[in-house]
Amino acid sequence: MTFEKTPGWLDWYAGPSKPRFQLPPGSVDAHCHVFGPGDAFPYAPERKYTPCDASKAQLYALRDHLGFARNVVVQATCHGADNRAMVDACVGSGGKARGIATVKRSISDAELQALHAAGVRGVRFNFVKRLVDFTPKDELMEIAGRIAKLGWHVVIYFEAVDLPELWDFFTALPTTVVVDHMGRPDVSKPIDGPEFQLFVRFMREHSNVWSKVSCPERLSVAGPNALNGEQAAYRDVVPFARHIVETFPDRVLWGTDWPHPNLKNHMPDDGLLVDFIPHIATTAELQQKLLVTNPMRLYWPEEV
Ligand code: 0GY
Repeated sequence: MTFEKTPGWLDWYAGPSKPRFQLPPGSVDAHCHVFGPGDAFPYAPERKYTPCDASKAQLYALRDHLGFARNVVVQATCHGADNRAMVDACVGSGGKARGIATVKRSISDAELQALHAAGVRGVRFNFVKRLVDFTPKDELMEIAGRIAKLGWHVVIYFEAVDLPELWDFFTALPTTVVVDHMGRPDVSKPIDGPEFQLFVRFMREHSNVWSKVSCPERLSVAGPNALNGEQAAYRDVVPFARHIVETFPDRVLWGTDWPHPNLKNHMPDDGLLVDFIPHIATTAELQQKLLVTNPMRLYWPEEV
């Protein structure tokens, strides 16, 4: 089947630069996606956007180019609860990728077991209204209870303004909870203002909550242009991400978010994104935790 991508959608960056920052050996890109290809893995009828294809071979070529050793492939909303493209990427990785699935209440125990065998280690609950229709919280809690028994965790994606309303549900989840992109802070607001401080409190008071300090390109108002050699691209995101890394060094993850769904104004150079890392994890010890120790503990505990 041929799919027309959503008008205005930018293609992912072909020919990314080689990062200047050398990733520690064994680094994990803990948030990335595959899209289709649509003729092999059709996009979901209920999707809110149609992406350009981004195959597992292209993802693994990027992994090697940037210097990562492993990936965590997160189910994107354009595939709904049809996990075949993500599973195919995990299975085709030779053990170098784990997956995060989207499942419905109707999934059987045998299907969950098959996902586990393929490398899936968590489910994603998405609360970003432009991306998904509402799923009742009792359905999500039932799924969380079932996947907890497999030792999986829950990945949550939401906007900062929605955290107060979602707080009770999130804090009742029975598993490790991983937040995508720091809960999408508004970086034009002060770091010590009530909105970001609520997120910090969420992590401080709940030791099962982790955060991906990813996606500066989505959060930044300043954009990719570094001011000089000293200041990072996406510099307005640095204080937020750095604060989370330094306050919770054992509960942070990092990912490229390749192939960067839904970007219409600016498509990041993935090499530049890697060069953002030493601005938010400023010591070799913090970098090791962010890129190797933490994701290995969560996704490959049998190898730790
Ligand atoms: C991300 C961010 C986005 C999209 C999705 O599953 C998705 O469609 O996650 C977004 O549009 O903010 O993490 O990839």
